[in-house]
This record gives sequence, structure tokens and C-alpha cells, in this order.
Amino acid sequence: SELGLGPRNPGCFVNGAWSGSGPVVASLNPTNNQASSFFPSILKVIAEVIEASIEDYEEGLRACADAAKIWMQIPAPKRGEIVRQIGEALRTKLQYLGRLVSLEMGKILPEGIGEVQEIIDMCDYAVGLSRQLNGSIIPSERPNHMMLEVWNPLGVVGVITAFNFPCAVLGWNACIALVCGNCVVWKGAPTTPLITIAMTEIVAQVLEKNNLPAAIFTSFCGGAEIGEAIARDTRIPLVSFTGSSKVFLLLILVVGLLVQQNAHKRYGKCLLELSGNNAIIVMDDADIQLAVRSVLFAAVGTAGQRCTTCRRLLLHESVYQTFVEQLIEVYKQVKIGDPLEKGTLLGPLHTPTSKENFVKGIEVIKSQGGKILFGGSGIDSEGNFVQPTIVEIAPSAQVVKEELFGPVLYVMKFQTLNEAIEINNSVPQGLSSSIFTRKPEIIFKWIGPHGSDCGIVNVNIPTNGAEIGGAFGGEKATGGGREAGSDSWKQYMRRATWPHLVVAMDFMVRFWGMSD
Ligand code: UN1
Repeated sequence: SELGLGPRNPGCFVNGAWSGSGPVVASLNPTNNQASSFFPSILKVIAEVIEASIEDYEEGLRACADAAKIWMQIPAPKRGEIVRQIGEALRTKLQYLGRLVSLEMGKILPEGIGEVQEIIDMCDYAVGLSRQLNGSIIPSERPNHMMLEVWNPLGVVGVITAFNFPCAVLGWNACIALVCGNCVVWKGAPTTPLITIAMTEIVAQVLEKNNLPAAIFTSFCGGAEIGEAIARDTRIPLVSFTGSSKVFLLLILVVGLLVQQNAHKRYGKCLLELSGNNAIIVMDDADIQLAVRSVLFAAVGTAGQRCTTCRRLLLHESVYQTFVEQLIEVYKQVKIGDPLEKGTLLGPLHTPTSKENFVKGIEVIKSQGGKILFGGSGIDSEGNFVQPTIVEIAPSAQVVKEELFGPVLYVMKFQTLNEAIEINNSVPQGLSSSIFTRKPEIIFKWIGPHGSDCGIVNVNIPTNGAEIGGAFGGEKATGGGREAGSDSWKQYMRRATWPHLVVAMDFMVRFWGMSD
């Protein structure tokens, strides 16, 4: 109730009003697969959400495209001020939102709160950025000419996010898109609709307080039909898509490729963040304790449901035995349970299907020669709990090339750095990677042209936990997009190159009395 949610919630925010004429879905708690019990006093009340129909979508897009004309006229630092207020509003609700993320998504509470903090940080980042959307002046080869490069808003940006980061990924995209002068159309994951609604309501209140059109931020709860409509819509020049958690790579690619093909068919742009298959390499000189702790966080954190989760552990043959032994010791201490309970390190997987896929995946692993060193089973309970799992397997096994979205870690042995880098780069995906070593020459090779082929190339830290200040994203089947920091903002704007005669500029300056 603190977040304005009720037993039955319309899931479309269209032109300033909550509505919805699509199917009704229930939000389930991954810990027990019961409807999220927001109302302890009236237990069994189901928190339901009415999803968007295509008619809702049409109405929303019309209003959003109209609002774009107004929003892009507002000076960028003023847009930044609105985003600052959104950040402030989120701050006051941090604990509630964090708990809601834990409850509906299933990640442990510190991660739920951390994720909301991440969108707050993105607001701060975007506020600063709103005064730095700088263009440039380029020397012209023609006499008395110069060239200006100016960045203009695109209009409307579509943001499609996944269940695993139901609000941080919105932040990477929406905070930047908004200060860049774009309206946002957001579709959250079908299984985290309450978060979509709660976040939207907070943004809506800020827009209302500032007398701005509510349609600047339009959101829909819904599934593939709405996602496809966004991808096909010529009113949306850029679609940012984060792949949902289908178990095997092939399926993730199918969804990602569909979005890309649909957007490209109409010459729209895409920002894709599809999947990772991230490796940690441990060299013979590594700080083993540090590496063990990092691997635990990277492989078991968020129950292995981050795109940046460490899925492959490459150990130098000289440290293999001790490392595996120490890792098994820390895995034994992992407390599995309700993500909202203090001390829990491993919560449930998001849905019963995720658990089924884990169990099926283990069978595939075994059939391809994988040897289970730890875990390897689903846990009998009403929730979607599984054991954190360590598997010894050859890097050439087909299953190693795929992203099994759960806490499964493949361990492999190598002899030389070159061999380790080759294994690191041998999968279709290219999101994150990390090496543990103290040797500068190894570090420089790792980050250079013959090193990791990933978008995120870490040294002595886990593969996950990327900071917002850097550009987040990866190469190859990961999709090539970059979100959040660095110069990612340029993707949310259109570059206008403006070659002109300097005399014309002189004339303007004199005309406006700006020069003597
Ligand atoms: C994702 O899993 O899609 O680097 C994003 C991390 C987080 C983001 C993960 N900051 O682990």
C-alpha cells in the first residue's frame, strides 16, 4: 500500500491514467509460488494485474508521441531537474521498493535494495549529464567554413526490460533517454508487473507535480505482443531490449533477433543486451582467497540470474585442486531460503519454469560428460529453490556454450594464459570476463587486442557488479549495445552535422548584437 498497489491493478499508464483491457495476470512470490501477499490482514487476496491490450498500446503511443514534441523543447538542464526529482522520490521509497523487488523477483533483500539504489544513482548521473550533452566544432576544408555537430533528441525511446533487474535496467535507459529529451515507453517483464506499476507511479507523480504531460513516461505491463508492437512501431526510433530469461542461448537469441529484425525492417535503431557466458580466469599467482570470494558472489549471487553471472571458472592447473576444495567449502556455507530473511544468500529462482530448466539442464550437463562436484538438484519445496552447483566439464562440451540461467558453475583446467584466453573467447556471447593475477604483463595482455573479447574486462574483481559510470554491454551474441555510463547517451540522440559558412555566423552574431 505504501507504493500505491492494490489487490487488482490496472497495468497500463496511458496519458496520465491507469487502465488496462488485456488479460489479468497474478503476481507470484517465487519463494512459495503463492500470490504475493501484500495484504496480510486479508490473506489469500491475490495481487493481480490487468495487462495491456493492443488498443491500450495504441492509445498510449499516440499520447506519448504528442508529449515528445513538448518534452524535447524543454532545455536539457531543466529535464535534468525533473530526473533529479524522480531520484529524490525513489530515495524516499528505497526500502519499500527494495522489498518489492525481493518479493516479486526473488533476489535477496540487499540485492533488491541495491538495485533500487542503482536507479537512484542513474538519476544522479543523468542530472549531471543533462548539462554535458555537448556537441563539437570541426574544422572545415572549405575556406570560411566550419562544421558544427549538434545532438538532438530522437523523440520516443522504447525500453523493454527483463525480470532479473526489473528496475535498474529501466534506470540505465530511461534516465539517460529522458535527459536527452526523449519520452519513454516502457514494457517491464510479464512476471514483475507490480514493480513496473510502482516505478511508473513514482515517475508519474513527479511529472504531475511539475505540470508536465504524463505521457512523457508511458508504461505497459504485458508480454510478447506489446514487445513486438514496440519493435515494429515507426514512432519509436530506438528500442532498447534486455533479453528475458529463456534458458538456452538459442531462445534468448530468437527473442533478441526478433526485436532487432522488426526494428531494422523499419530502419529503427536497437540497443541489445541479450546474454552472457562470463568466465573468471585464475592464474597461478592469484590471490586465491580473494578469487574464491569473488567467484562465490559472481556465480551464486542473484541465484545465477544475472547476465553478468560467472558461468565458467578457468583454473590454472597448479591451483586447480586447492581452489576447487576451498570453493566447495564456501558453497557448503551458503544459506538458502526466503530472500527477505536476514542471512539468506541464495533465494529461489524466479519461476517454476526456471527451476524445471535447471533440473533439465543438469541432465544435459551429465549426458555431455559433466561431473557434479557440488549440488546438482532442485530442492523439494513449494518455492523455486535449487542447489548452488559446481560442475567439472571440458570447455568443448556443447552445454558450456549456452547460458543456463541459474547457479551452475562450470570448472575447467588450463595450462597457459593463451589457452585460458582462447577458452574465454570460445563462446558465442561476449558480455563480461575477469582475470585474477598480480602480474602487470598479464593484465595488459588481457585488456588488449589479444585479450578478452568481452565488453566488460575485469581484473581481480567478479564478473558481475558493474558500475553505472562505465558503458554496460557486450559483443557478439550479447548484442553489441552499451547502456548507462560513458558516452552511451549518444545512442539516445541523433547527431546533426551542420557545415556552414563562417560569414553567415558573423552575420547572426552582429544581427543579435552579440558582438561589437
Ligand atoms: C544484468 O544481469 O542484466 O553487473 C545486469 C551487474 C549488474 C547488472 C547486471 N550491475 O551485475
